[in-house]
Formats: sequence, structure tokens, C-alpha cells
Amino acid sequence: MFLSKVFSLVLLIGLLHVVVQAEYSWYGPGNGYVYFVINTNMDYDEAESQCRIYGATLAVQGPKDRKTMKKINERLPVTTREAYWIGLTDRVTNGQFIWGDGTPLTNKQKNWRVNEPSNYGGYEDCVGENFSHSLKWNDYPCDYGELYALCERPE
Ligand SMILES: [Ca+2]
Ligand SMILES: [Ca+2]
Repeated sequence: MFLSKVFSLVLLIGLLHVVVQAEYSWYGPGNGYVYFVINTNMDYDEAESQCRIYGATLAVQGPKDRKTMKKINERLPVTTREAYWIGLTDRVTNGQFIWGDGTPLTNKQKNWRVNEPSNYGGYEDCVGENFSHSLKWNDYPCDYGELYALCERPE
């Protein structure tokens, strides 16, 4: 009897945890995707694999569109306070930025901070948003371990 009560309680807590995560952790700005910030400092590859744990990738569709990012910034205020990796790199060919979905970065999508991308030191190939609280992008070394992760998955 006692054990079954404990079991029920554990089950209830488990269910609540799932509901809370679904309700509060992921935010959908209405573009068919939902967003979540992992608020620990990571390099790019760690960020990518951390998002994968949640069945997500580093955000691609959101950062392609400023209106969507504005909504995300309002609902996930951490995105206005901290810098975070997005799914964009020029690892294959320097200067040619490719989104995580395999599409090339277009002029319309570009959101670089002034004087970026700098490819500083010749090896900045991974992109983070909200550089110096600008809401804009900077190319960082991929092994720079000081950014959060903006994860995205289909709604
Ligand atoms: Ca580069
Ligand atoms: Ca840079």
C-alpha cells in the first residue's frame, strides 16, 4: 500500500514535470517551431549536442527572421541578456555561412554586428547572437566555451 502510494507520487511528479516543461520551457512564436534556451556556458559542438538531447537543433528558422526573434526576445528574456549559439557556421568554406538546415545565409537574413563577421585570428567559424547585448551576430571560434544555446524544434 505504502509503496503504491510512493509510486503514484513519483508518477505524478513525473507527469507534472513533463507538463511544466511543455508549458513553460518551450516557447512557440507562431512560426511552426518552439524555442528553449539552455543557460549554461558551452562551445558550439556542446551546444549542438545539448539541444539534441531535447530532440532539437541549434535555432535556424528563428534567427532567419527578425520579427520572430523579437517575439522570442520578449518571451525568453535571457536572449536579451546573454549571448547564445545559433545554427550557423562557415566551417566548410570560410566566408560562406551555411545554416544548420543546409541552406546558405542570404543577404536578407543577415544580422551581423558592425565589423562582423571578422574571422578574427583566421578561425572564427561559428555564430552567436546578442554579441555585447546588441541582439546581433558575431562569429566566434567554435571552441569558445562561453555561450548559451538557443534550441529549436518543430512544434
Ligand atoms: Ca570564418
Ligand atoms: Ca568575430
